[in-house]
Amino acid sequence: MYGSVYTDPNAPDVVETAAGEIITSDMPEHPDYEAHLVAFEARIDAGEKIEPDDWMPRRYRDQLIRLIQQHANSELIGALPEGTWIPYAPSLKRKKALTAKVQDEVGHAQLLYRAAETLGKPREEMMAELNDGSSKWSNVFAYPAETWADVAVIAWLIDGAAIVNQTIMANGSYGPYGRALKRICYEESFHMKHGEDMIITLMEGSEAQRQQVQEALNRWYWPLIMFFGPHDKQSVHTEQLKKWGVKPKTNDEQRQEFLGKYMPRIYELGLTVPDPDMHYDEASGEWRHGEAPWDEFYQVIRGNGPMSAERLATRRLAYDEGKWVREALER
Ligand code: BYC
Repeated sequence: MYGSVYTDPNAPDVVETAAGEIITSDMPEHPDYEAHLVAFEARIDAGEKIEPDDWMPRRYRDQLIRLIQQHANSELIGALPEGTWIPYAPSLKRKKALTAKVQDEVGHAQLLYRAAETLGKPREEMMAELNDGSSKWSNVFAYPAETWADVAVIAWLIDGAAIVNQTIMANGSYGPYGRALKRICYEESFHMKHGEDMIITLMEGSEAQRQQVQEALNRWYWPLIMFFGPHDKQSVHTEQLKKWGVKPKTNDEQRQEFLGKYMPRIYELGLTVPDPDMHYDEASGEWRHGEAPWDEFYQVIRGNGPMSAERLATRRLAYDEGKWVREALER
């Protein structure tokens, strides 16, 4: 039995022997583990994609489940701040575009939960962990969307930040995640353009509308800076994820790419950011930002953000109200 688990690269990770003993193909003490790991890492270094049936170390599988599950949760919870504005959209055109965007975000969650399922974690378990608050979702969705301008800033800059992150992660080593992200990026690009169009319209409007955009940007700026995760020195997972090709660029590299793309656009539109230290560093060709409120970030990701409880309550309500549909499908 041991032989089949450790010598067959397609063997499942966890196998129960006839004697009821649980063994995994990721037991570092097993003599074949090292050989499997070397072959696995050589495939990654050669730029090959890892597919669901391929042998992979247990930690690779666990990291991907953590990452993809959090990403899927973020798409589902992320639909809520904008979704609550659908009834108040200022025109039919905006209402149709926002409704389509919210539907897209929920669709992204479906694609991502599916990608996580290929690693062996059942969707019901992921839903239960989202509903009981034990799994994470992106910090940005724990803040309120106070005005219509917040909806515009979310679509322009949060989707813009997500495109930067996802275009990078789409080149990662796990095939199903990369393919899901490529498809998601097409839709996010459309959302970002829709957001930019809303921002330009508001900025060409009245003084009150311009002020509304500036106030919304002031609210979202620091959460956006923290969207890319802690600085590389504080990041827990980056080193391992980079080594295994899951995360081709670090948190700080991703943040820099975002600032390089969006800071010029923010200033061109006549907007500012609430960060006295923000400046362009000629020598490095990079935008330098001030220190973000990281204490707030850690509070938020532990579930203590201003809207964390309300978002979860809405999510649970939607889950409970959809119970009859799930039951009908099972019949
Ligand atoms: N928020 O070691 P680190 C969208 C956690 S939705 C919350 O650097 P990693 C949209 C991190 O999980 C798209 N938690 O982690 C939807 C870890 O905690 P655990 C959202 C965060 O994984 C609707 C700890 O901090 N995008 O665009 O190497 C409408 C240490 O961090 C955050 C994604 O989900 C955060 N921002 O790198 C509109 C991107 N950052 O797990 C728009 C996918 C860090 O040890 N995720 N943490 O308990 C990633 O790319 C990576 O997970 C991160 C973090 C870059 C975010």
